[in-house]
Amino acid sequence: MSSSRRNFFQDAMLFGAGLVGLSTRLEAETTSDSRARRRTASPPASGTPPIPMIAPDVPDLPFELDGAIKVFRLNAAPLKLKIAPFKTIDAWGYNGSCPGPTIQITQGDRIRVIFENSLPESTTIHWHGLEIPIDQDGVPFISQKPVPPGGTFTYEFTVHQEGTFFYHAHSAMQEMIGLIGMFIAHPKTAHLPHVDHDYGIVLQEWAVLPNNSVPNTASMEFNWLTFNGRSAPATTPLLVRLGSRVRLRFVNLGMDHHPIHLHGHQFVITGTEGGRAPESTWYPTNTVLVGVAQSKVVEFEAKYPGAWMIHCHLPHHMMNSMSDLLRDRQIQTADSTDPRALSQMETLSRAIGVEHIHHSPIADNANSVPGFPQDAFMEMPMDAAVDKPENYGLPVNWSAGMMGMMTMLRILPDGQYDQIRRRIRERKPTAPPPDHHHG
Ligand SMILES: [Cu+2]
Repeated sequence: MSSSRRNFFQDAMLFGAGLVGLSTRLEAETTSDSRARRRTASPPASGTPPIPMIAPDVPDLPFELDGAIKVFRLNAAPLKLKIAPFKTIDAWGYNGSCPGPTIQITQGDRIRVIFENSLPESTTIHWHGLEIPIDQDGVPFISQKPVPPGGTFTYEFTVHQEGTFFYHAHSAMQEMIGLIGMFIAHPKTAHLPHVDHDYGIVLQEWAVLPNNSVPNTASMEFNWLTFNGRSAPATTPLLVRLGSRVRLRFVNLGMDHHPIHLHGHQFVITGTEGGRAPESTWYPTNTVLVGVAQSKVVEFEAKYPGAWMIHCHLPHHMMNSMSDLLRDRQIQTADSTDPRALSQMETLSRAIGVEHIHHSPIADNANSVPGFPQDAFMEMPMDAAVDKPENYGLPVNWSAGMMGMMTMLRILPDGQYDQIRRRIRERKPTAPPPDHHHG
């Protein structure tokens, strides 16, 4: 890779890697990591507390204790969400995150959520799947008055269930602009068999026309599909140790169903939005349909080393839509008269043999011509524009042009696993780029 190409990308992008909550996440990963390490020596005894779930690119919501009550604070507000290199949308979220930060508690906890509304309109929070008193249900006009702009509301209830739940605004269009987050109620002692890694992914759909940033929340024609608020290759790979047991939790609060497929392994469905499923119901499969308003939990042994794709199998959803995205998928046209951009495109074209890239150059006034572009760079992959330690060692063009609901499950032998964890702790990006990597 030429250094000019690298510089171009470094100039052109830079991901909000979800630095908020990073320390929480790292701490959680370290815990999970030590469990995974211990497992190879001797498996944890039954009665062990569960490991925390990790949702890549989404922070955990911290809490304070008021006596025995866990007190959380949520603030709904508009935000900018960078869902892919060169594509930032105007979403709404909680505490600066979309999806909202994950609430993780233990079955039996009493919690208080102090909610503040910084939206320009009223809203409420519904606790999806939780068996709580009607006055905590968060349905405007039925269980409470809508919380006006600038208003606050305090929710407080005891959670007697365990499982993968979620919270969301109780208005369809507010949900579709991002007001949703995961709510994980862990059992007091871990389910058996023990898992070494526990990952969560929120599935979302967005209808954002080219050159626009505001999702059309009334649309059913989605052109951007995200895992935890990112489209591939901006999604963060899930790292697991070879030989470990893995739990993945998928939450869908959108308008389409998503058949999520894992490559190279069979899994069993161990839970739904209603909690843990009895082991007698487990059967081997490798695609799980995560319907609207559902969560699905799957578990498997990470038997085979490699970078295995996890993706929605609807072609439109794994790719993001194709023709709609002409302008969004290419290198910014504003930069196309930049000699660096042009040489970069040519380099890529040679490196990975992508046919459409050579349709550059474009006219100086291209951006002022209505309808431009119609034939440019459609297959431009963006993998090299994403630089994070979790991607270290992945081959060039690892996303294979999939730019929607796709991420990687990286099953790594101990040495490689520890090396990448070290890079994450030191926050080293992928550089040197994979194609120049001799390690
Ligand atoms: Cu899908």
